[in-house]
Amino acid sequence: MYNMPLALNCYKVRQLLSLLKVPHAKHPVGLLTGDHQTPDYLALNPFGQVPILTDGALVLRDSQAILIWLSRKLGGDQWMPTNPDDEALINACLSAAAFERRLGPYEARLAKHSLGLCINADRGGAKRASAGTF
Ligand SMILES: N[C@@H](CCC(=O)N[C@@H](CS)C(=O)NCC(=O)O)C(=O)O
Repeated sequence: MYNMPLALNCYKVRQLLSLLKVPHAKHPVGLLTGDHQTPDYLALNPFGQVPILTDGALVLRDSQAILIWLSRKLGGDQWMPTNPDDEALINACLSAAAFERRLGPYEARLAKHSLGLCINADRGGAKRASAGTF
């Protein structure tokens, strides 16, 4: 797992890896030192973000995708139900964690501690747009 300890999206993945007792290696990614902007890292994730989880040739680069994949693969129906009603509730929780909760308490904490880990106002949309082709 490509990890930054203070990053919310990495925390979510670390929690589930731990709950499911999945052995894994952590590769530290220094967001404040630009590790995530190197050509090698951008080849893995064109968005230049953590977390990334790899499993053989599989490269997963979104915390929600990773949580669903881990749950489906290792957690069975208990963690990722196949019943559409229950699945929708899980997806709503994941979506809220990615948007409303992140924009609320999490961003407030980052702003308070002056950590620009998940917000980079200077970067603008061009780079994101160019990375959005996959
Ligand atoms: N949709 C992605 C978002 C990942 C994300 O925002 N990661 C932040 C850390 S929490 C990051 O890598 N920020 C560095 C940057 O965007 O430059 C996910 O859920 O994994």
